[in-house]
Amino acid sequence: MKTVLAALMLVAAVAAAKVDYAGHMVIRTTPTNDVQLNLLRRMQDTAIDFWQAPTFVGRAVDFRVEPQSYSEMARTLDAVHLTHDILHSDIGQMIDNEQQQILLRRALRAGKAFDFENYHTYEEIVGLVDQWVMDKPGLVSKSVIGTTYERRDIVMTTIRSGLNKPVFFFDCGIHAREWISPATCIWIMNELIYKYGNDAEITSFVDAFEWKFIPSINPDGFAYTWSTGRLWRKNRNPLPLGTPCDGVDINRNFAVGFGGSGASGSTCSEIYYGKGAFSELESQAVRDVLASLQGRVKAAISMHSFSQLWLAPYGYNTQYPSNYTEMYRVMEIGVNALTATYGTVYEYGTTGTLLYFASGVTTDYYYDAAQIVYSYTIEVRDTGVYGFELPPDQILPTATETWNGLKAFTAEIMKTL
Ligand code: 0X9
Ligand code: ZN
Repeated sequence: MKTVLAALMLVAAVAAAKVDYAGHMVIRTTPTNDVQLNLLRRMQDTAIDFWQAPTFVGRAVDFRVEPQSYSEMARTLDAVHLTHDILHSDIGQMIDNEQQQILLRRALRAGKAFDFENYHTYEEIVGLVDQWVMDKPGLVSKSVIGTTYERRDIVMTTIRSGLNKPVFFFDCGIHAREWISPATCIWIMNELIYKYGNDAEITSFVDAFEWKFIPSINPDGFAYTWSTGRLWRKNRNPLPLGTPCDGVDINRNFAVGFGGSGASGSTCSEIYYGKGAFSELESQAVRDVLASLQGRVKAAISMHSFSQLWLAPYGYNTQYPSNYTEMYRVMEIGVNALTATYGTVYEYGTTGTLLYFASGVTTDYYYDAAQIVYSYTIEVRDTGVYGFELPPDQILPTATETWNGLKAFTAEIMKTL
């Protein structure tokens, strides 16, 4: 009896334990022919975690490998004459370093004002929104646009100085592990809130647009990256009993090119599209907000990391949108202002021609279904040195340069109002 109890307790403890990334590697391989490329593409239907998904022959592909799978993976790649390099040899160590920096900064700043140069939990972010609303009730408001599987509120923040203005919309944190995305969004919100009335340019922005931000559209996934698995990407939909894996990639669940290239029907895939378009509570929340705004949204940004890319639709094919000349013009102004800040180099273009296919994504939906011409995905720092574990001391420079790009972009769009 005792042993049964002990065994049960052990099972419970293991189930609640953190995912251990010790010895996990990220390996890089560059396909040089279609056979190799197709092998890598097929691997996207498995649980393998791609950090740079396969695109074209000649473009590098990065993915994470557990130490116990490494030799078999090396043999699989060898079989199609794919050579590889080890880009990171111990992701667990990188995550430990990140945690240490976060805790150190927290200790140093304990009791002081909200530290924008550190990472925060979902509760802390929502607490910050509540604080803004209390401090600037005429300017800032909070709405709950949905509830997640784990019963968290999906919160949206609105910053506005008048009614019925065109809307500038942001979705942040759709991929749980991309911590720099919510961090960048809350920093930008804080700039808008506290520079309104003091800074002429910001004042003109807030007077011209109603700014709406969803600081984390994937709160369950985000909470899970804090509590259990730092590299979780999808939401936490438990999926029906008997399904081998959990979670849906919310950024594959929108009704635009749904289920097409660059998405997977396998539940274990990191790009699992879900059982139907808008099957997920989080994507439903975004859909319903856009519907309620009835065509008022002028610009929309989906904030991601990492790769340093400013991307226009489409993601589900290699077509250029009919407004692409204008979309490209304004995107280029944004990228130039971003790069002028600290020299950070960005690539820009359409997702399907520059990056890879991704179907059912927010920004294609914004463009196609909600008719938002100025609709873009921004993949902020870095290019893979730290990847998802971008150190806290890069939050401020990342947010600053991204905002400089967006400010130049906003000023340009204002001329078209
Ligand atoms: O694959 C994705 O969902 C995005 N990249 S990430 O590494 N952050 O996962 C890119 C989506 C880009 N496509 C468009 N929204 N157009
Ligand atoms: Zn992402």
